Amino acid sequence: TRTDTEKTPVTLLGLGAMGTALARAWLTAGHPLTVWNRTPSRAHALAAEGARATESVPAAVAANTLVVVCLLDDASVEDTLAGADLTGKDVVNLTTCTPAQARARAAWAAERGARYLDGGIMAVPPMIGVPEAGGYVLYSGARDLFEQHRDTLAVPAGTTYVGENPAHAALHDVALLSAMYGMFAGAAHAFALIRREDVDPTAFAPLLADWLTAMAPAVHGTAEQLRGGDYTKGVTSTLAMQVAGTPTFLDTADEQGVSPELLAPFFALMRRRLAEGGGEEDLTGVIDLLLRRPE
Ligand code: FVH
Repeated sequence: TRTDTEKTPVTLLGLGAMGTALARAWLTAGHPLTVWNRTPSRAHALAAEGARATESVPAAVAANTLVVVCLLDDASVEDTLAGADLTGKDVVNLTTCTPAQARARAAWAAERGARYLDGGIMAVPPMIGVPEAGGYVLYSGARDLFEQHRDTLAVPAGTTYVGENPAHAALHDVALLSAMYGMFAGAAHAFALIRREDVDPTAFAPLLADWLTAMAPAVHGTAEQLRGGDYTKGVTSTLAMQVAGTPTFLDTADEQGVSPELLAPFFALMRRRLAEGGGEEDLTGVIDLLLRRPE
């Protein structure tokens, strides 16, 4: 039997860039760690750092109750765990997947006698084990299971629990990353605009970063409007005004020889909402246009 001061032993399946970073964090914190990887050399490298390398998934799973999985995708999770006995195991799946895949994987684990938490990693490998880097992992699934393992899960990165629904970690993960890609798309367009002129990108970048940072809190207003249902509440820049300004953006792109293909779809949605009568709103009404009607 373990004493309270002993660290929870962890089994980790998957030693890619992220899995290796997770492994090092648990080893550094003194957790007994059993590892498996499809390509064994990666496990052998970690054995030199104190991990117990296993040659088979069933052996790795059998070693500990807490089994963390960090593989490429949901299909590789299926491949990897197919032959393992999960009875009585606590499976924490940190593999990026869709919400539907997470929901199905939770049911799949339950059918095999395992408890299941899904996780979405909001960090890149160099942020793992570095608390000041601000990385964290979103978790969803049974709260008591999360609470039971919270201290161990908090070793590699911060933990943010988003509810009992096992799909919600993946949902939050993909939603946040989708917003990130929208930001990157806007930044790509902005850099393209300055590219043909004598503007130093390294002088432009701080302006861009500060502007995006200043605009980011606008999402709180959007959230309040969505919750309250009044999309005109607190509006400072009406949709009508913003649509009137869109030719300036498209003409500038044209003048600079830049394709409008990143901006144009969003402007088209703004015009549609204006045509529907949303001129006194700001951009929140566009969200409703994105929601497909149930079939
Ligand atoms: N790295 C990152 O920046 C992101 C940050 C946010 C979260 N993601 C997700 O984390 C999962 C793992 O990502 P990773 O960075 O470790 O990925 P790779 O370095 O490519 O390693 C992939 C591991 O998966 C193993 N693997 C692939 N296919 C299979 C399979 N069919 N059966 C068993 N294992 C498989 C692979 O094994 P090997 O190639 O070494 O033999 C690696 O261990 C991922 O969901 C990201 O979206 C990372």
